[in-house]
Amino acid sequence: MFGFNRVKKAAAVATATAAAAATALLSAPAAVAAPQPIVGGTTTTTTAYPFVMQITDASQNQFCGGTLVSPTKVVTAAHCMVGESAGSVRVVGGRTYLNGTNGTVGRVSKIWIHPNYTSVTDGEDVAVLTLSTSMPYTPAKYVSASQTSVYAAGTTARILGWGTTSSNGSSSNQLRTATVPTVSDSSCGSSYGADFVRSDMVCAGYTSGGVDTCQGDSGGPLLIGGVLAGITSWGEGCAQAGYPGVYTRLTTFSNLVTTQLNS
Ligand code: 4AZ
Repeated sequence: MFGFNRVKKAAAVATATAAAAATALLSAPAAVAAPQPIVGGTTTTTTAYPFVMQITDASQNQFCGGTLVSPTKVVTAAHCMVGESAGSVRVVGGRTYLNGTNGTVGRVSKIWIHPNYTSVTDGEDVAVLTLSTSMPYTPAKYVSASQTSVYAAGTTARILGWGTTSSNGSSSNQLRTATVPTVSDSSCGSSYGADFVRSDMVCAGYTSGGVDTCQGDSGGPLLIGGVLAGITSWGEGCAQAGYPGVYTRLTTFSNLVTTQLNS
């Protein structure tokens, strides 16, 4: 089953994580490593990555990630915004923990979803949110349309998010990050067939799996050379061998994002 679901149950994070940890201690075979949030990787903070935003509902329950690209503009995935309205979402900056109350909660005055977006496997999985007030955090730079060489196979990319530690697992209370190699288009096409749309998507992950984005990481950044080059979009499960994560190929949409930045 292809994954591309937002996570709507962040409130239960601490309890679920504790229960999962207890279960793992009691029953996990010694040779099996405990799943790590994002899936692989390490904890980090919004101090280290100030442009990483939680996208939440009105009760501040996180369901997607986003990237601040100007004081009032946030790039996220179109699939995160389906069924949402400006009044139903918040953007939370400067909050490393899902159960934190610190940072800045931004209201949204406009949601732009790519006009051709229909489903993650058809591409165009990009949206831009306009905030009612400025975020006091340093925005990320994003790729220009001409920087297509950033996706050269094997290039190290950084993923970030509060998503689940394994397929259908629990979210991470603390922001996580990991690095994964960019995968060639031919290889990703072999994995996903016609669902991989070269013009609109780029894949990243190890051949053997083990490190990946997962449910709840959607909408968050794929950074290459420190620049926003992709948006977490979809994949077959999480961290599975032969099925890398699929990210929106932002060079294709860079000019459209710029237009939204100036609107
Ligand atoms: C999701 O459901 C999701 N392994 C995000 C990324 C991936 C799979 C699912 C990639 O948000």
